[in-house]
Amino acid sequence: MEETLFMIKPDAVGARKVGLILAEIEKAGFEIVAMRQIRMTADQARRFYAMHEGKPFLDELVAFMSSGPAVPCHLRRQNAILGLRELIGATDPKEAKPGTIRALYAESKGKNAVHASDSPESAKTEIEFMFGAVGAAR
Ligand code: 3AN
Repeated sequence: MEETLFMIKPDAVGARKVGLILAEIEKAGFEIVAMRQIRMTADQARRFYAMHEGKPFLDELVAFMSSGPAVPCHLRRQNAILGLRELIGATDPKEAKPGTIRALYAESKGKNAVHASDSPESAKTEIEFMFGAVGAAR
């Protein structure tokens, strides 16, 4: 079994797509190990996206991710990391395969509805970031 961090971003929470998106996650066989609704400060969002330090879109990304509530989920499944990346689709919804979560629910490359860890290292760091300190039930 493998674990990963999934997050429904403020655009999709604001559009009331949390239930529909979680239905896709559960249909694809992921177990929800832990889940919460948060609102990140700009500082927290900048720390979450530390790997993008220096990228031209970072300020926009930080502003967006701290603009409203988000729903991080700790997920578990066989091949969870690559499997979830496939299920969410490409970063830019215009390039995302039909049926993927971003093709269905994302507006743009910036406001792209969901996040998923891209490696075992980022999964570990991101699960700890979202659930480590508080000690959610899992
Ligand atoms: P992914 O989320 O598919 O792993 P990354 O890691 O390249 O994509 O980018 C992280 C986040 O940064 C994306 N989810 C998106 O919200 C934002 N982002 C990436 N590229 C751009 C861009 N060119 N303009 C605005 N936001 C971007």
